Amino acid sequence: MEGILIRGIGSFYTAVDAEGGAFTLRCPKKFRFQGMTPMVGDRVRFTPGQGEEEGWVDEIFPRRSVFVRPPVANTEALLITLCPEPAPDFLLADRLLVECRRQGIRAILVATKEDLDGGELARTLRRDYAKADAAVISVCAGTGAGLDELRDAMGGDICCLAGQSGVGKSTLLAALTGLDLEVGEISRKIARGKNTTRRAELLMTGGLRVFDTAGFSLLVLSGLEEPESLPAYYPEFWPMAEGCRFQPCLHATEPGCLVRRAVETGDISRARHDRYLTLLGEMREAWERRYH
Ligand SMILES: Nc1nc2c(ncn2[C@@H]2O[C@H](COP(=O)(O)OP(=O)(O)OP(=O)(O)O)[C@@H](O)[C@H]2O)c(=O)[nH]1
Ligand SMILES: [Mg+2]
Ligand SMILES: [Zn+2]
Repeated sequence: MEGILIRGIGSFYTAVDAEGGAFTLRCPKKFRFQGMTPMVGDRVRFTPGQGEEEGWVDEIFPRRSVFVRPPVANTEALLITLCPEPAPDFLLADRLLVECRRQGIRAILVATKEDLDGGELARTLRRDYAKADAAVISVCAGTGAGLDELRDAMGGDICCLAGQSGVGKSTLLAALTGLDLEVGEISRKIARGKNTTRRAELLMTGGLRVFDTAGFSLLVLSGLEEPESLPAYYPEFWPMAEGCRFQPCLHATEPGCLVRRAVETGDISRARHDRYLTLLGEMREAWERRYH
């Protein structure tokens, strides 16, 4: 049989098949020797158990995307949440966007707590990210504004919420799913006492599929890359980049750079380009230190 792992506690996993049937499974030791520890979100082939017995995971299908912390596989859409208070961390949003491009994950920018600023943050996001190939949706968990639009955008994709602490992720998740997640949180805390590595759960409700990863605010991003790879993760640079005098161009200090000219004329958001330079600087430093 085939299914998707929605939960993992200790050495036990719960798989759900296409009909919605749930199966408790264990994972053979050979997987661990191969460095393949099952993750929540994994698509698996499995043998169901007989009667009260657990079944077994037989095969983990190749992952389309992986986050290390929280440990979840196969995220298809990332909800990057920002809000007016605490002040929006746009650099974190840009980091997460880069990670989405890297792994082929769809990005949705979600402006929460619309009631606090009357939609001002969403307007800023629409202006700065208009050409960055990311949808912008403004929501308020309290009034329910924007939730239908967000549900439509999520579709049936496996979604993951990310954003700084206090931005309203848990509140939004509860509003979206209608689930009493506090109860879930208590049971997870108990489970965590026995096992600290897996604490994500894939919620499937009302046609939505979304990871509940309470307590995290920062994704741990994937590995080191050369700085030259960064511009490719900025879709708004693509139309101009071919015309830059130097090839490849990092759109930093090179003369004859059409991306920087587009910043001057306002075709590319200056704030986005400034943060791009920050990330480029970080990548350069990390790259130069890579053998130390
Ligand atoms: N005014 C207003 N406050 C909100 C809204 N959504 C959430 N909040 C408040 O924001 C605070 C933080 O919300 P949480 O949902 O706990 O935030 P979180 O992103 O899950 O935070 P961490 O779990 O620490 O990462 C709480 O006090 C919420 O009541 C909203 O739409 N409007
Ligand atoms: Mg939370
Ligand atoms: Zn350039």
